[in-house]
Amino acid sequence: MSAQPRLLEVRKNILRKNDVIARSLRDRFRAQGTFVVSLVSSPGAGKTAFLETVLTLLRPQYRVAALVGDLATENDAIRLARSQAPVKQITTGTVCHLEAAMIEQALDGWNTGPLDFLFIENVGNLVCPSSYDLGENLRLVLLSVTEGEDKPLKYPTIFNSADVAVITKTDLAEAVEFDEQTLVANIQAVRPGMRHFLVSARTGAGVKDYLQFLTGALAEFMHPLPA
Ligand SMILES: Nc1nc2c(ncn2[C@@H]2O[C@H](COP(=O)(O)OP(=O)(O)OP(=O)(O)O)[C@@H](O)[C@H]2O)c(=O)[nH]1
Ligand SMILES: [Mg+2]
Repeated sequence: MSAQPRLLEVRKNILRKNDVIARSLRDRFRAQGTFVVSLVSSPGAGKTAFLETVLTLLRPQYRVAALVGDLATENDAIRLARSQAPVKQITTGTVCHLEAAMIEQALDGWNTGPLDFLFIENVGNLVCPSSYDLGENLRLVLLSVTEGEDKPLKYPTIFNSADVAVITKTDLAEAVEFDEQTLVANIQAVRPGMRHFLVSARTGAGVKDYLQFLTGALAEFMHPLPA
């Protein structure tokens, strides 16, 4: 007999357990009025650089904090902490994604109640994080201009699990002959209607538009429009 059905069953159970914890996290964040944003991308697409910029710019007006996942090292937490926001590193060992239980554990004993925004940087990977709900309100998929316009077509699952696409490192666009029209068409092919932003953490280009969107999303979260 093939081991496949048993493996599928184990996987389904893991995901079911994850979803239960994610739901309780989402309820907790809803009750305390914290808007949670997660970031997924391939390794090196610019999550930490973008998030450091976002934390730094939001911090004067909003209560912000971040969790960051990597297999090893505290490097990204150290970089994000330069924003003066509270930051915690989650090291996953051999696991290629964050799970809701890891978020729950990292928040244990941390009073996140007063936070307006909690950001969660996932482990750099365009495959593993897609199936794991972390209780977030908004999931961003980042893609740098150097990765190739075909990535949404090759990794549709991660684009389908995300709400918004952030195209990073636009300061390098000319050097790599980045084709914005093709990338946007490919995003729309896998996820029709998906909103996207073009940003550069290096120059700050596009960050203002993104922050405007984000603070608007927080306002809507706090005071939902009547249906
Ligand atoms: N030119 C340019 N380089 C950037 C930009 N954003 C990030 N980088 C560089 O890209 C590399 C990776 O950036 P990170 O922010 O570490 O990327 P990451 O997605 O957090 O990487 P992992 O956490 O390892 O998956 C670094 O050398 C950054 O300096 C940008 O807007 N422009
Ligand atoms: Mg990083």
